Amino acid sequence: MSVNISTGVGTLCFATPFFNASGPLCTTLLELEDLGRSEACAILSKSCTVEPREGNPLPRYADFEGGSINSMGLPNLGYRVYMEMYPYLWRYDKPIISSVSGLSLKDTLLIVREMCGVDELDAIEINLSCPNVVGKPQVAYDFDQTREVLQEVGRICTKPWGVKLPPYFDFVHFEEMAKILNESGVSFVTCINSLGNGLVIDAERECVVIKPKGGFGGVGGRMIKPIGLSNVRKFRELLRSDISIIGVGGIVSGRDVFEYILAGADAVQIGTQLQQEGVSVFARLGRELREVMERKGYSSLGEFKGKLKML
Ligand code: YRO
Repeated sequence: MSVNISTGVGTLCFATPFFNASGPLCTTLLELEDLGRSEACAILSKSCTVEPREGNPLPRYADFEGGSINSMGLPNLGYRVYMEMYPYLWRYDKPIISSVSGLSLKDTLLIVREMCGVDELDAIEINLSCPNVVGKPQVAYDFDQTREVLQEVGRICTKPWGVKLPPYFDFVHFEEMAKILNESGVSFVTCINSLGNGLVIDAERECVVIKPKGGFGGVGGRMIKPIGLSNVRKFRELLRSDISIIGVGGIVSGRDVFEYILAGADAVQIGTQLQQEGVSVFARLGRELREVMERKGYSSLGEFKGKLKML
């Protein structure tokens, strides 16, 4: 039986539903080329700022039984370098997406304006987990800031664009955010970023496991899958049907990908598992997802996308 796992996000066509999350193995040209040669359906570059950043002191990433914790501090080469890389990455014949994370609204708008001039770039993902104003929460946890950022980006962005969201835990927050998104020009929403400010402790050494921020950091990996699934599901219920949803959080197997698509995801991104396994993860997920679909008698993703059953 032939199984078709192609999909689309906005106007972009993807050969498979999985690609990298912004963060792991997508900062240097070498890493982005590895993603190009892999079975990832798109190439997404690490969130960029105006100026290059070294990021936080090491160790700034650690694995634990439930997943990973990080406080990378936005290490990246600066947006100008990524702009120059996209024409080289074009040879891999898959959509190229730029994650943008200006440290202020002004910076974000500057980067978006410049990126829109790069023909080889297909879409922009705005990382709303950035601290735009000191003393205020990250943009995505401040609905007034979010409304302003989306309005301003919408005014100037000439390419398909979307936002990367942190997890929400309260239905009123989902409703507020969905209203803002439905009134904006986003063509996709990516949820979720890591769970903010977790703490992993090594009991033997009686010590934190990462150096920055007293050991606090964003939590990813298997333990966050139920939160990722709930966020995809809730936004699928609340967002306009022409806004695509990219799911991310705790995907390890083809079965996890299947669950995200059932919840309503059009595509998924792989973070912690990509960091741990390397780019061969995408070929494995392809085999496993096809296996699940064959067993269930599905021949395309549309046959079960969003069709989660209630009890
Ligand atoms: O530390 C990071 O570079 C980082 N890690 C994540 O898990 N998610 C992110 O969005 C980022 C970049 C943004 C920020 C956390 C540094 C503000």
